[in-house]
Amino acid sequence: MEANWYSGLTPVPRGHDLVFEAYAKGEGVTGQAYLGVLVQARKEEGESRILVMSKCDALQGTNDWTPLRLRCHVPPESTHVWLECGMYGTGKVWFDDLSVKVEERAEEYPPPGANLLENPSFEEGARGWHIFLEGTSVPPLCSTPRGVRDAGGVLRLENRKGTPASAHTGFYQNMCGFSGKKGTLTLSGSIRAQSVTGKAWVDVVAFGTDGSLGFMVTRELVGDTGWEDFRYPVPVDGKWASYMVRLNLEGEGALYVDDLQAVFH
Ligand SMILES: [Ca+2]
Repeated sequence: MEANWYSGLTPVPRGHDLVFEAYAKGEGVTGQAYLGVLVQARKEEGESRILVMSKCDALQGTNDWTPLRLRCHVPPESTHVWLECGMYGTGKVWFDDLSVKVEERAEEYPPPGANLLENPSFEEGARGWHIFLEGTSVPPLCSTPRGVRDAGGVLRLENRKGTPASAHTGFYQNMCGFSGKKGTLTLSGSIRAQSVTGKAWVDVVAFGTDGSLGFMVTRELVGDTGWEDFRYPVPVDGKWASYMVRLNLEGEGALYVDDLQAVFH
């Protein structure tokens, strides 16, 4: 179950950073509650394209009022910005004291050589990662056990028995601020498959400033595997507004992920 409240933002702060803040309170949230920003570019004929789809750290379970914050870059090509207060799963969420600020980044962004992913090694649970479901309404079992690979945490995502072969679940995280930038985004990490009947993989979805979508896929795992390292260069040629890293699982089984890095040079 998903519920969202959207509000359009005008004027559109093209070429600037947007900081969206609010307080949220949760009662028995089984999924996640979050703030989101959706940036679109609409052509005159009405066709709308997504440039950025960003979500903040999520609230889970039962919490008193908690500050949530999301920062994202609004590409120069943007025509519409939507602010979202959303949740999925069951439970109750309250939002209050919403605020939006437009800011400049003092430093160069994306910072060259830095890992652009939040909580890339799952040492803080699943903070910074957002779940998606396609072809099923049953969320995967998700945990971040410690001591599986080393002393630290890893992400474990499991599609239960009976999950249809076409069901596609996983986690994603967005990285924005790439309009006009040139270089290479190198994605690396370690993944492992356990009794996967379909396939398990990591990919990058690129949102083009012209509305195109690019998919760049790392190696797919099936069945049972050990930990496998991957390293994948994603070209950054100025025509992509934002990138989304996705951790994907199709069919039954479990996917383990650890030590992700997304570095721009
Ligand atoms: Ca780890």
